[in-house]
Amino acid sequence: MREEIYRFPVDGRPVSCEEIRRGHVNTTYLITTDAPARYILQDVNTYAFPRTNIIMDNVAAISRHLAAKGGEKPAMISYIDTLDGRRWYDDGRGGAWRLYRYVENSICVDRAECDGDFYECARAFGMFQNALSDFPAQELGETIERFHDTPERFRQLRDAVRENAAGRLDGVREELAFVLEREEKASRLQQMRDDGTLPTRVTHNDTKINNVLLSEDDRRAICVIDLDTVMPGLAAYDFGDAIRYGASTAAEDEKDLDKVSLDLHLFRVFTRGFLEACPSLTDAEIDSLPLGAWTMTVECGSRFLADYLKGDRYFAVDHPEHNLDRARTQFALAADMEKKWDEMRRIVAEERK
Ligand code: GN1
Ligand code: MG
Repeated sequence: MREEIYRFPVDGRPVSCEEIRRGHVNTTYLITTDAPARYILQDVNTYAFPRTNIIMDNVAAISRHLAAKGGEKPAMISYIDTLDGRRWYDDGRGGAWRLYRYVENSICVDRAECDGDFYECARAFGMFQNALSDFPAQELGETIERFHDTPERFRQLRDAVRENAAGRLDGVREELAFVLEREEKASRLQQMRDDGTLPTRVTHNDTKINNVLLSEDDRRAICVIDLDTVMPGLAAYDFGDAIRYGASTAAEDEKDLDKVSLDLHLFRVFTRGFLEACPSLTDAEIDSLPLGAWTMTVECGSRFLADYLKGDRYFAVDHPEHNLDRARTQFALAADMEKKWDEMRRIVAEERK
């Protein structure tokens, strides 16, 4: 048993603990008690998230806001405080632990098994953003500084190149050239945030389909999970990251790049769900959605590439080339989006009604 569970109030006595391998960053356990009750215990990766207090403060602030509004679902999961009333348990060894009740009869999918799954994912993130559209975003802290500041990600990539800590630079010249050529376009979204063309709002920032729980019975969205990156951001980040991951025809680490492309049908399905669920989007925000998809894809590729150069410090990997494989799929997907640019824009125009 993970002893950290005893720091939290649970129903019954913990009887089993099983690691769930899903996210790339935190470590997650499913705890079962003899009540019976089930819980999710998470060890926050403090290398990625040194600012645990900010995460939990943000989560508490938006939970209060959503609870005060009532009614509007699906929203988000809620955490359970420790026995001594804290939002997370500091184990004194640099570990930060938190707990939430397992959502029974829910499923979490890595890929949409039908259009409806992806539509529900869009609705969940669209509703989340919409329900928080009147929350003063500037009151939230940045859980990871400049998380989707793409020009900053390019600077980090250049630092990783300069340091070449893992000695892998010679093997990535082609990928590096691809991404660096795109720096100017990849910086536009951030410019539009800086100059106020796009409003800063509360965003989730990690909108992979596996960060939504679906009901096992009817596959409708129940809530969004993985709230560590909830902070001020752009609507285009959430739309874009969901497309990057969920509207790709291949897995994020597919080795055969011929299999990687943007599924325009899924792009439309997501656009429809997101626009329906988030009527508060401005015209400029809606216009920025295709750029968001492309930018999040290039940015994510640059992060995988930088981490590969650093020796896989940030993302969990299953084999030495894993981050490079991931970077390559992202660049292949971005290249395909460039070919499909006009169609992406047309679909957004058709779906905005
Ligand atoms: C990470 O933890 P997970 O797997 O939900 C990452 C995202 C990346 C994603 C790529 C905090 O998400 O930003 O887009 O991997 N989360 C963090 O799969 O860096
Ligand atoms: Mg996740």
